[in-house]
Amino acid sequence: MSEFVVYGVPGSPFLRSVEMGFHEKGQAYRLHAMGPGDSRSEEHLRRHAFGRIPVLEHGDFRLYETQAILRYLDDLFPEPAFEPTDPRAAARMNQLVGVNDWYLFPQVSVALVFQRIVGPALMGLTPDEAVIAAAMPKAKVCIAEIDRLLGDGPFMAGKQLSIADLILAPQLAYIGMTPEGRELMMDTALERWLARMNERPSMQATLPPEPLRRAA
Ligand SMILES: N[C@@H](CCC(=O)N[C@@H](CS)C(=O)NCC(=O)O)C(=O)O
Repeated sequence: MSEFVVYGVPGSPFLRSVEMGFHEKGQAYRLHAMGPGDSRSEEHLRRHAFGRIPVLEHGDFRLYETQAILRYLDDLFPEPAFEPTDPRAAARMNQLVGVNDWYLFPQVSVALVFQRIVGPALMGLTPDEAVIAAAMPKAKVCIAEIDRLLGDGPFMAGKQLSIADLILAPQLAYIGMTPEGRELMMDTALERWLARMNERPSMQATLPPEPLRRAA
């Protein structure tokens, strides 16, 4: 089988989801590490029309969108399965991926994680408290709703690790590193789920670069 090449900027939560997928499947891949500005280069725009990361190359097949990459991996290597066969569990997984892609990442992470972690660590910026304050109402809804949907299950979609866990763990790990995120998750099932996810070898093998970890 052709080599898997993953393009991305180290520290990106979506890149981490894909890398975790490879670790969980026990499959080798090569990371083509890009710099923060490289996603808008002509070279990268030929890989990803929207100038985002991650991108997967597998032989002559190129794919972007994190959940599509994880589903491709799951179809190639069925064990351990990333997608539940039970219709309700599968629907819950799909719902949570949507919650991340539409609400948590664009409306919460982009404000909170950028202002508290990425901006200060990589660009020497001072957090803009007004941007953080404006994101807090949506942060409260997102955290409460993801916690409610998790329920008392060990994983987001029930008994087995799924694409929902792989996508949400890197996002919530960053959010949980901010004082606001820590407070919102305190004493919730979500906090306990995140602690379990953080212990997994796939999370340990894909920790963000040191400056980002230190910024929290
Ligand atoms: N829907 C995309 C979102 C990917 C995304 O927004 N990635 C961020 C990094 S976490 C990005 O590329 N930001 C623009 C940049 O880094 O220049 C996916 O699931 O892959």
